[in-house]
Amino acid sequence: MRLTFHGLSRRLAVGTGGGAAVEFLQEPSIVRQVQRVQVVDSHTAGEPTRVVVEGGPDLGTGSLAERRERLDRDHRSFCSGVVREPRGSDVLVGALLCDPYDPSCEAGVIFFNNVGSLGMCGHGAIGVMATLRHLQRITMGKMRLDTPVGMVTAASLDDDRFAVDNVESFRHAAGVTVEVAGHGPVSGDVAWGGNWFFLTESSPCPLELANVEQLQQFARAVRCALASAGVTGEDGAEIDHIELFGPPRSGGDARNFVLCPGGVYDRSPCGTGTSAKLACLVAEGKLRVDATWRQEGILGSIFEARCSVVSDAVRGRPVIRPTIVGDAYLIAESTLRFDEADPFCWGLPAEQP
Ligand code: PYC
Repeated sequence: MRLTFHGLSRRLAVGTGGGAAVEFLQEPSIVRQVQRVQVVDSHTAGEPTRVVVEGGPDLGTGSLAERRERLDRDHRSFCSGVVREPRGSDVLVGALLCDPYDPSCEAGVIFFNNVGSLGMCGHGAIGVMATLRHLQRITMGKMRLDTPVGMVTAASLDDDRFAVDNVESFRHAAGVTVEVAGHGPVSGDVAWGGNWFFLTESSPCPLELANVEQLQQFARAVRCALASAGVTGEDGAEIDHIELFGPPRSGGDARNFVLCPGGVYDRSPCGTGTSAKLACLVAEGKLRVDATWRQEGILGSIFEARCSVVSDAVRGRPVIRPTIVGDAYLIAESTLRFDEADPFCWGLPAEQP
């Protein structure tokens, strides 16, 4: 069964060229253009997702990758209005539901954060599943979601638990060293897990909540060093997620700290970052296929992950299909109002680039 979002989107389109409801203020002669967007908020292992279920922009037809480009090009204000202050915060990840392009999928989704769209989002896909189940739009336990970087399969396991079979993931480069201002040489791997990651065991301090400012500064410096040194993902893709690893503290196999594009850190263990980690572990022969890896995030919350090997021989590197399992809880169902008279209608500037 395919879910339809396009018709809903058109009726309450928001952003450039969207339709708007008219409201009367006190007297019938004062008229305001106010656009409304229905959202459902959840958090997955502590990291929030805001799913736009009605009132998003019409991105037209074509692949999800093409529609992602249109979202970034033409609807930036919509995205920042949904996720940034004053309605949200820089930490929020938005999820725009749309019609799938891949006919085998039941729904499409494009994730975005405080500075633009994301290829995939593991915690977000879990949040989407929790939302769709709450809205009774999932009639079966499993569904296929079309994303800008490929198809993912998601399943509702029990009450609050969901599994996501992520896009194919791989290690792109091993043992890359860059000179990081104020910290010296830092080595790590470059890997794809639906977004591009630099994974390192270097850190200026233990991976603890009390140290997040220091961790953020260090991870930002690493990201700058990679860009200055011209270290990229495949085809020159920017490495926009930095993932630090340290010893576990809450019963996992390792703890991570993930800096996302936009300068904020992932409160969850990061689904795409965990996928990238699995790809590196498999490439090093350190993880058996189907063994469970328990990835701890900075809050101590855990994603359980495992993978199958899709191919041993693509450009000499293993390609895996990771599965990420985590818990999500619904926290709000709201109607966002976009009032043309509000000077901050489309959100405050992001804290960090
Ligand atoms: O869970 O993949 C993830 C993710 C990416 C950015 C924030 N969360």
